[in-house]
Amino acid sequence: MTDQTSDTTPNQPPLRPEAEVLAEARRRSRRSFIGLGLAGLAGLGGWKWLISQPEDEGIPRPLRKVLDANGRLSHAYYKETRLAPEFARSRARRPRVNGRYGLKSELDPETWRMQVQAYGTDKTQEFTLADVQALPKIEMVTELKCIEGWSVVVHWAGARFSDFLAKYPLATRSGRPVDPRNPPADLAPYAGIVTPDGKYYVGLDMDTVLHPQTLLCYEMNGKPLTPEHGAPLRLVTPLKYGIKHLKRIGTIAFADTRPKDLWAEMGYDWDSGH
Ligand SMILES: Nc1nc2c(c(=O)[nH]1)N[C@H]1C(S)=C(S)[C@@H](COP(=O)(O)O)O[C@H]1N2
Ligand SMILES: [Mo]
Repeated sequence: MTDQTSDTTPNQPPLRPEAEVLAEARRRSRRSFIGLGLAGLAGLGGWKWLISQPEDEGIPRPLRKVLDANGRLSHAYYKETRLAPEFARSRARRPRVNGRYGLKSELDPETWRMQVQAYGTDKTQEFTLADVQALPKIEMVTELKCIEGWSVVVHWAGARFSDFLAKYPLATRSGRPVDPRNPPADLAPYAGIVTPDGKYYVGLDMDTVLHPQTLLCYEMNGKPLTPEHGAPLRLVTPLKYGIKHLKRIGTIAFADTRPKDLWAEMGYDWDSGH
């Protein structure tokens, strides 16, 4: 694409309230899990066997197991604890430059700073690229999927957002650091990320922020990011569509409600997971 227009021209079906769509998707997936479980049991010996089994919380134990597995699966899915698939490095390609919102002005990497607003305060802390690079370097080869319908396997490197928040405790009201396996109760529910000029912005829920594959990314395919791919620092979060992979991070702020999100304002699903 040549400029920022191609993402704005899809034929979108009429929008329904997001909560309604989500609730329906959940109902549907739960029903099909239960259906599969019953079909499997019928194959194993049928309903008679099933109802002769000891009960667990009021229903036959084998069925309870299916329901529990179903619950675990859908919980895992909705809590975003699943991992995006990873690929061999040999499959990595350079993605097209897609979207230049917020990238129009010159940027001097020497004077660039990432500004992070501590949750619940108006205090902002500044970080250099070296601060981010001092965190453990994570490399991963994942698929960048654009809502336009293309996807490219990319080799990314950067720091985990969660490692950043474990070292710099900015996402809790108490100022405690964040252990992503045991997130504190006073953790902010959302983070908003904005380019330095304020022209591109995304909102992320905290499960996405703390996901092990969500990176503050500074390298693409073994080289420092180029300006058009988001130098010096961009977001990579492979369970979400490309629209959430904000290039050229300027500020991060934590919030109680969904932060503004450019593509959600234009009619896309706020979560934009796939
Ligand atoms: N600042 C900024 N970040 C952005 C965009 C943009 O327009 N501006 N476009 C997004 C979209 S729609 C996609 S698909 C990816 C593409 O990343 P790439 O240009 O590195 O391939 O960047 C995302 N991040
Ligand atoms: Mo995109």
